[in-house]
Amino acid sequence: MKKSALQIARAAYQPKLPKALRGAVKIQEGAATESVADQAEIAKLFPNTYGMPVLTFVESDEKREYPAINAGVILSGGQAPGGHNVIAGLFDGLKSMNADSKLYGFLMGPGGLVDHNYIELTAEIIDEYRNTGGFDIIGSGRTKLEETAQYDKGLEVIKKLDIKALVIIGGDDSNTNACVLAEYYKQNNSGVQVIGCPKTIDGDLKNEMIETSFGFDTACKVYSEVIGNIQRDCNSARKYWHFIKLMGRSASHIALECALQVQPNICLISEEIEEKQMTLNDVVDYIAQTVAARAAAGNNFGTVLIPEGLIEFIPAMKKLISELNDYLAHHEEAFKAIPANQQRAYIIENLSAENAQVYSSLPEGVARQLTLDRDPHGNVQVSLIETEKLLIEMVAKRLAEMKKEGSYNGKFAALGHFFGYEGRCAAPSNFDADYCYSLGFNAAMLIGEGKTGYMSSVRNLTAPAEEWIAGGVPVTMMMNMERRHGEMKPVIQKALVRLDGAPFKSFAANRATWAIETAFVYPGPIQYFGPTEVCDQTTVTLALEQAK
Ligand code: FBP
Repeated sequence: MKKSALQIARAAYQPKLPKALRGAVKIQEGAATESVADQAEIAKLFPNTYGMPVLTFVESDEKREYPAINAGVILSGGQAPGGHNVIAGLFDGLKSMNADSKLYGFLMGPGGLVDHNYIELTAEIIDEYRNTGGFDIIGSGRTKLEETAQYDKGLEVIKKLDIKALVIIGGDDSNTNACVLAEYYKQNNSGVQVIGCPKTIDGDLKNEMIETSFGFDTACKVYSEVIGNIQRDCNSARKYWHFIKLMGRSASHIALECALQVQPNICLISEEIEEKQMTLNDVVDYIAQTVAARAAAGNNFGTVLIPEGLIEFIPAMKKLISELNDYLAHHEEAFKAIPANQQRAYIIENLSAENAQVYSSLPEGVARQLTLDRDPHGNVQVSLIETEKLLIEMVAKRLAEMKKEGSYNGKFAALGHFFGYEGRCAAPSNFDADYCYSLGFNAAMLIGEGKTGYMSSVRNLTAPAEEWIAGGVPVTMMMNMERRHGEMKPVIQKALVRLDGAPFKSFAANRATWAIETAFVYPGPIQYFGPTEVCDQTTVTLALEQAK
């Protein structure tokens, strides 16, 4: 594989580990834990993995002997920068315990386990991928592991390869499934441990014990660089409004983090829109008023950041999507059999009157996008909904009305962008390179301790890496019951933007100024080599959340 000069230099980077993982380790157990909500139901569904203690690794003077362990690893869901380093850390951790340990990678996501597609990950393969972006070492997929037939099929290959532990690197849904799998294998005494790792650029898999999911840092830095470049262009040409949709699924963490980094004129936060019960027209009015205020000062340009999940948080749309989800989950076949040009009418006929009215008011394109296939976890694929275009169209209309009323007298030329895939496979920042390597190495230590149903956890992340705290958090601790595919299911609670949290508060305190003044910041590209204040900063979100 031909490599760039940067890739060659980057391959030699040695990720930093927490002090506790640099030599022999011993484990400290905390008190018994409870799930975040619905304790009785979750305890009943996970009799073997509920209530386990939080674990912390500390340095030890005693070097332990470990048997050789065969482990398997799976990458699940969307790509996130640093996945290769999790695997490298896991590999190095297993080898540090016993040089005869082996690591197998299941190919193209959880489906690889069920279909028995795997490779042995050798030192040569791992070395090719250290500190690189992407998931191409073994590929990823969105197959949902949720049926006992799949677990049993997986067990066949696990037994054949003499695998003692599986590491599943995924987001909230994949880690939920990892926990169900851990419970199943424990219940059946199959002797297979399952450990999860918190992955997702969306930043919505976090709690007290999981300070951030990996990939969020790098992805936000990449988007902020590009938004900064657009802002510089925008401030030079002074003729466009840029409407920029940012990935992140339901949560607005990515949009908020980018706003804190680049200081745009407007950033919509879905969670606030829901809290304030704003309608789509309210959102459009808010943008149009800002455009008009800037125009009055002669500034017919600006930037608007839009979280990709926005549409799901506008109360009327949320109700509509929820009914559509239930309806399509139960009538998928019938819906697909309807000719494309009659699907809109079919949906309108089958929805409740209130939702049918909202649905019929939507532009054709957005209405169609709302009925596209759900992902395997039952989520609307929000990345396919062109909210930026919808908003441009509606704001232009509103401004035309304002012009007639005499409250606006500017020029509105708008361009839409969507940033998501541009950042998911970027070469991990130093933070993600170190964090991911530590998560993988730590997962190996949890395996060495015989643990199952745990998520690899590395905390105290705003301190230098050597002071990071490594250990394990029981996955059941993060769970609650939620409605999925029309049924109540145990799932890891999604972390949405908290309006009482420091990152949102900091944004809210500044946004009025950023709206009117041109206070753009241009962060520039991620730096891998150079002074620590340039290369080793965490996200602003993490810094604000952890500030004592
Ligand atoms: P995960 O939750 O799997 O990490 O997904 C991240 C994500 O990038 C979302 O931000 C986005 O909505 C989705 O994946 C896009 O999915 P796909 O890769 O299937 O197009």
